[in-house]
Amino acid sequence: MTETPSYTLFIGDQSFSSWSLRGWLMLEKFGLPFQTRMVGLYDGTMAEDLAGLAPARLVPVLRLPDGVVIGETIAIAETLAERHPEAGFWPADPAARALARWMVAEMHAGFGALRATCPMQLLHQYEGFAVPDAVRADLARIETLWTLARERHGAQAGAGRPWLFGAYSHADAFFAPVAARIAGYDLPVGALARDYVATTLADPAFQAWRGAGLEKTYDPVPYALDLPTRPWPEGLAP
Ligand SMILES: N[C@@H](CCC(=O)N[C@@H](CS)C(=O)NCC(=O)O)C(=O)O
Repeated sequence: MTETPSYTLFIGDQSFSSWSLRGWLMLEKFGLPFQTRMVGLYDGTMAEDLAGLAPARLVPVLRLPDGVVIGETIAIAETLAERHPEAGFWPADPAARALARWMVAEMHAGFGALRATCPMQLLHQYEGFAVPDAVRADLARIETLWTLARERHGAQAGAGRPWLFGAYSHADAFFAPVAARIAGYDLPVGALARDYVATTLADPAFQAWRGAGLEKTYDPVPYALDLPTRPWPEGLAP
């Protein structure tokens, strides 16, 4: 029997590794054959676990069926789109595709205040998180981009296509950890963003990723804040 050639994705802990989530969603949402390998992001074995994947030093890392190794999610995204042009990783419409690429690039390079102040955690929702101005500014920019994508392109796709550009695309994989941060820290956003966060949280692939993360417990919990918590939300309160 011949085995289906499979991708191998090296990831960090599901509850905390936002970049790993992006890489995993790209493969999972588009139905590509792959296996995952855990890297000891918090267990002190990261360098050793990545030793055979030079020059990779962060997760995720993708190994192609032919053995080629790729780091950086944006490079992984483009490589997958090039290898599977029929899969629809990017929107088909050129204007939508250009905006999707822009948003993915801006996500990959930006939103430093949100990323530094609110590390992704999928355990619970913090109550009473004091939102710094710089994080509010990042959220405002994110809402501008999400609104543009939805109103210009996503909404045209019709019912049952709630993603940024209608059908699921790389843009949604890149913004999933942003939606998770908005949920995890109960960050203030408007109605369109709340709906989009709810769409992400309800996605079976996202839920499977989160469920896998919950199988591991932590003491101490990485990035824990001294704040009360509520259970992880299904969506965001209006
Ligand atoms: N720009 C990289 C970022 C990857 C990244 O920072 N990954 C984190 C985990 S979410 C990591 O490997 N951290 C380990 C470290 O900084 O030593 C990408 O797009 O993949």
